[in-house]
Amino acid sequence: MTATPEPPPAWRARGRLLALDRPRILGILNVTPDSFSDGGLFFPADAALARAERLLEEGADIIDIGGESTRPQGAEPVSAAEERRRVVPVVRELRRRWPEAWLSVDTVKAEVAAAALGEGADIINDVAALRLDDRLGELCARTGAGVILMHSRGTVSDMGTYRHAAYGERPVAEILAELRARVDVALAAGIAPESIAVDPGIGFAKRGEHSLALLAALPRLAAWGHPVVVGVSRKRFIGEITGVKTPSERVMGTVGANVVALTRGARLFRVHDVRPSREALDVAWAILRAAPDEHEGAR
Ligand code: HH2
Repeated sequence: MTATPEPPPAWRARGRLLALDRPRILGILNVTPDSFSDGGLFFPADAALARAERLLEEGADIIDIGGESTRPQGAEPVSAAEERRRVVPVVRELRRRWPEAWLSVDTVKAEVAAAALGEGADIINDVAALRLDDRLGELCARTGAGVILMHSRGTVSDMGTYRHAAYGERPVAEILAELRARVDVALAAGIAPESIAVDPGIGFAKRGEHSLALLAALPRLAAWGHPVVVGVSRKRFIGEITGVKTPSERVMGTVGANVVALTRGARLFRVHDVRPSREALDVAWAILRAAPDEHEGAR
């Protein structure tokens, strides 16, 4: 097994530090009527709160709240006003119920991010890595928000499709160069380096082969010195390998991919089904730490 680079000890968001001395899980809380794998099950707000409680009980470290889907079939874009209507009351109520919880908001829009940060959200999870709203970088810099910069191409409606999945000879190098450019944009906007996490964007403008190659290449991404986030949960490449057609039944494949991503330097894992990945990652982590010489990145 190749040694992976040492990740940073912590991720800074709004003045607080999330220690990365163990795998961290982002539990997905979709407040959309059209999310691909749990299609509107956790909408509206009271159901969203019950779901958040379960995510925390099962061991989520961060709740990732999303009000706009990027589903693979091509998603319906929603207005900033509608996205705010879905997300903001949930952030407010979660913050009230769990003052210490880490709250992330999955949005590409500065207007939504500003409202969510105003209610106490800690992290902005931008699947467009500041490509789609040029006010978002400055907002995150000013508020000290943690930021996830995820690689994607295209718009919210088509980034989950294969429309932009054409690459040359070296897809991984191309994707990493595009993501690196977004990190530079974030730094130029004034976001602190220790607040930036990076995500290869599994399945976003990527066919299965691209997603696999990127997961294999995670040590290269980890070498940048930012925490690495992966979102493999229930995704198409898992269905292609296992033959499991129903996204909600892709739990085992999700767990397998997360464990390998951990060994290759990822420290944050965005999942729908928290308990299986929590248990698997904790066990994998304990083993990796028992053999520190072979797993530099696991210390
Ligand atoms: N994947 C989805 C949404 N947000 N954020 C990050 N950082 N990384 C990801 O891989 C990622 C993400 C997929 O979105 P969607 O199709 O809406 O489904 P769901 O939110 O149920 O995962």
